[in-house]
Amino acid sequence: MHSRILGRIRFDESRLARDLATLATSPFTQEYADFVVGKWQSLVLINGSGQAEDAHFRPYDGRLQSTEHARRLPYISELIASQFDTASLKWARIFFIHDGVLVSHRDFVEIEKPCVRINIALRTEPLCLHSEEDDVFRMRLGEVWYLEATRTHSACAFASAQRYSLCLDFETSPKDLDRLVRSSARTDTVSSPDLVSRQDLSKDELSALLGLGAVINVHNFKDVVALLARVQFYRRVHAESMFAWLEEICARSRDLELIAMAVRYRDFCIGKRSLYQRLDLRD
Ligand code: YCP
Ligand code: CO
Repeated sequence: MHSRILGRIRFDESRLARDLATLATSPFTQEYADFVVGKWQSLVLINGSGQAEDAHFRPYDGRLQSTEHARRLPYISELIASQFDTASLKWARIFFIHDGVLVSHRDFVEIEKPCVRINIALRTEPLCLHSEEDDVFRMRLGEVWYLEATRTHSACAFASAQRYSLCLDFETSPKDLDRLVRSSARTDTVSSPDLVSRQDLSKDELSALLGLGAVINVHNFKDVVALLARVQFYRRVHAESMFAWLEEICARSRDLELIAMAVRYRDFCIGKRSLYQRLDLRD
């Protein structure tokens, strides 16, 4: 796994609780809905324009601007300024996941140079999971994670579990990573990641999944995606396996439209896509 823990922030619980209460009533955007089944939403605190609706991640020249949401979240804004070197900070967003999956994908494929992404859980539960390629892990509260988002990854919150996390994107190179985090948020001994062990996917389970070729259609395509996208969180498979299964399921359906949809969806998530590109999966 290339993502790693850089440090740990010890939160002021009552100040954090006040900001979390504000988040509970904040107007999160539906940007990136094409990657989502269930609920995954974002809220922009810092971008290039200061406009909260300007929620599509991309590089920009010039100094960062805070949105109205940053001003309504004093503790989180203070953490950003005090725990990180913000000279190269370009985007700060809150991600919220609840009873949903952010389907396996790679980030920064739309832009020339990947950013350095840091993610910190502000509120989480044991059933909030994250994956990178072959691994599944939990980000514990306050852990400062470097996320290697150029590699295929996914996030999931089972059942009623909820996670709020702070996502920071810096326009710099990963070799400057340690300098981005102030010493107050660094720990001498970095704890090992809370990895989630899973059983292998059995032959019977795989053939049952592929048997969905007999029932898949344009109306339940997204339901099948939802099912396949969660498998990695309880069976030891790679984050990209779901796309091979989806293609095989669609091939078995012999429906040319579905076969094309499966290829398009894989390319969109883990291949190439352009800025602002959308790909609507029918509900
Ligand atoms: C981003 N990419 O990097 C998003 C997050 C999935 C797609 C969600 O801003
Ligand atoms: Co991502």
